[in-house]
Amino acid sequence: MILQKAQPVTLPTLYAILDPEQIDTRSPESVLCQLLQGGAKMIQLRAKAMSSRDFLHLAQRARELTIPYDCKLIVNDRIDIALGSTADGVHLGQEDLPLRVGRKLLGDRLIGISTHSLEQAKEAEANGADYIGFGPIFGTATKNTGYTARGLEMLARTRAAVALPIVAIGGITEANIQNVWQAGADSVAIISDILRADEVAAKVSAILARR
Ligand code: 3NM
Repeated sequence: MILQKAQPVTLPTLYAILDPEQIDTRSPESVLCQLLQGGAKMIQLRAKAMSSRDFLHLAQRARELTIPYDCKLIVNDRIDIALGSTADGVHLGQEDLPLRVGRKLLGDRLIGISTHSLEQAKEAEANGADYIGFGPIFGTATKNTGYTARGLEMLARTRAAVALPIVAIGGITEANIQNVWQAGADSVAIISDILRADEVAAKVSAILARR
């Protein structure tokens, strides 16, 4: 059975991703606090190299910290850690556990699916995803996605083909973000442009002010 929500989810315009591999000597917790202070209302934790135990502790702490800010918490890849930290949901890639299995385990919590083509976007929609990630929009050094830059035109075509909220990702910065929203993204996911900023909270507020 495909669980479709009666009301589609509404995503905040910025979807910040906290990846401990992309921060220098600062602690993930301190960066998380800066994201929250800057006004981030949706944060994904992405920790490919962390042990399960450390990832769980980070996610549990993130849950405590995000609640007073009314900020949604999403865990990348790991349904077990999303459950163990009572996160709002999980984000799954094309190689992760399939959406149907995620839905069985997570009930009506949020499930986002990474997509890189119109076909994948339609498939995620048909299978009951709550939102799709779509990318890489521009070139990015943060992740080798195996895909060339999809570009704003392909984003606009995907926008026209699916009703689900779209989170655009890949190479997005404060300088180009307005073009991405204009091309039809409901929300924009950013890793390096935010995490590399000297003042993370100020960067988040500057990005939000562009909308
Ligand atoms: N997924 P940055 S691109 C994690 O296209 C991720 O699915 C992508 O990092 C996709 O904001 C990407 O530093 C990296 O470019 C995004």
